[in-house]
Amino acid sequence: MSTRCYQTPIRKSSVASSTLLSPTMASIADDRQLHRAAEREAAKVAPMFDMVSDAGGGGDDGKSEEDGSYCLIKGASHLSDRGFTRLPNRYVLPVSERPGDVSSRLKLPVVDLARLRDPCQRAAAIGTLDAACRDYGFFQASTPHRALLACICVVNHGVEREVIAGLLDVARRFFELPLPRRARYLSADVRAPVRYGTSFNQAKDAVLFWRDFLKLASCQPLHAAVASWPDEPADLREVTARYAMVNHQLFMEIMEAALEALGIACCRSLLRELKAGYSQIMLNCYPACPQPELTLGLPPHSDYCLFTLLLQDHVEGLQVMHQGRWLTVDPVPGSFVVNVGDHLEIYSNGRYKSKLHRVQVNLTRPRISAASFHSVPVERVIGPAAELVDEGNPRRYMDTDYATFLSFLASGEGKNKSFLQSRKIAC
Ligand SMILES: O=C(O)CCC(=O)C(=O)O
Repeated sequence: MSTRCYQTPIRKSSVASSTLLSPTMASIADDRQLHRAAEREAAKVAPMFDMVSDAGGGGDDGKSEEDGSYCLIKGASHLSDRGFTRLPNRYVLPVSERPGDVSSRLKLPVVDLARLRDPCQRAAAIGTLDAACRDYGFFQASTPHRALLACICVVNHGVEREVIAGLLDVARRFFELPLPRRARYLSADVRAPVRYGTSFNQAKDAVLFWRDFLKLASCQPLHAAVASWPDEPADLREVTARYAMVNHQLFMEIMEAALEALGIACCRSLLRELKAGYSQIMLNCYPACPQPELTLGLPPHSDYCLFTLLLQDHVEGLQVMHQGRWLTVDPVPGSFVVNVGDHLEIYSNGRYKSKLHRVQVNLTRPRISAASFHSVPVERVIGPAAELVDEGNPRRYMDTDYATFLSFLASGEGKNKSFLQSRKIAC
């Protein structure tokens, strides 16, 4: 996996070309337009973020009134920075939805990409992937340093290591920017390709979740998407674009293996479509939380995609529902956690299961993660693969598309596996 193409100019349009590293006047003009649009958007949603008041109050006794209510919707980082020692009421979950005591841990099955790339070991590695997708819906793409190394030793593995560590670092620096600079990208619109926000779906959540996020659509061609990403920290676009490329290549490789495991003979056309498919990077920040036992960073949900590739720092927090119990995933720094999304459950006609997962927060350690969601192009309808439907195994899901999902999400649903449930055909 080479990053070399980022050193060569990328055509922006037939009249103006630019590199990601040195924008031309044309891209600067584009940026100004985008900034103006972002500012207009921020102005529209600012009242929602600034003025929402928490009827129950909930700040520290020693803090000002503003701290207790007025700034609640400014997000978790803002509250954490202000040193609250009690959780504002708007974040307090009903008892039945609180994290509870999750002491059991989960060591995810490991899919070793080096074995996947070795013709002598590929079949066995595909067997492991198949079993992991059926039983867990989650697996660990093993030792990505080693895995990526196997690919990039020809190129420059030092750069690739930098790419992975660099993404978590630039994400951390983005969330450390003063709020007004992050707020340029505020949007309550789930369809916005670039969106800074808080909670799960802050426009609809009755109880807020202890997470801030930056969503970046990273569809191909990447350079078109990158121009709309935040321009600070100054290296965010470059670092994230490099990461997005490597990540997408890794997804393609895992997807090809999954199609092989599913026995999809004619997968070439789907793989071609996926090359230009929909991708989105979600940078998540879960600040230290004054009362983590009362809230969650993210509620139980499944992902709307084929596969999610998750990069997390060394702080644990991800929990997976397995055999009716929540289990905490041991973070393996630098590795990818891969999980089956709703699209793959539908496409595999239920053979692979998208898994419920959630995020628990903690008292002392902020956590950063980057989830990359990959799927078919947005306009493409997805349904069960013909090869996986027969008399003995009838079609279990209706076709669906991205627009339907977004409408569902905008309406306020989307937690648990509610969207997937809505696509199920009663057998
Ligand atoms: O932060 C994590 O570990 C999980 C993130 C996630 O589930 C999401 O962004 O949908």
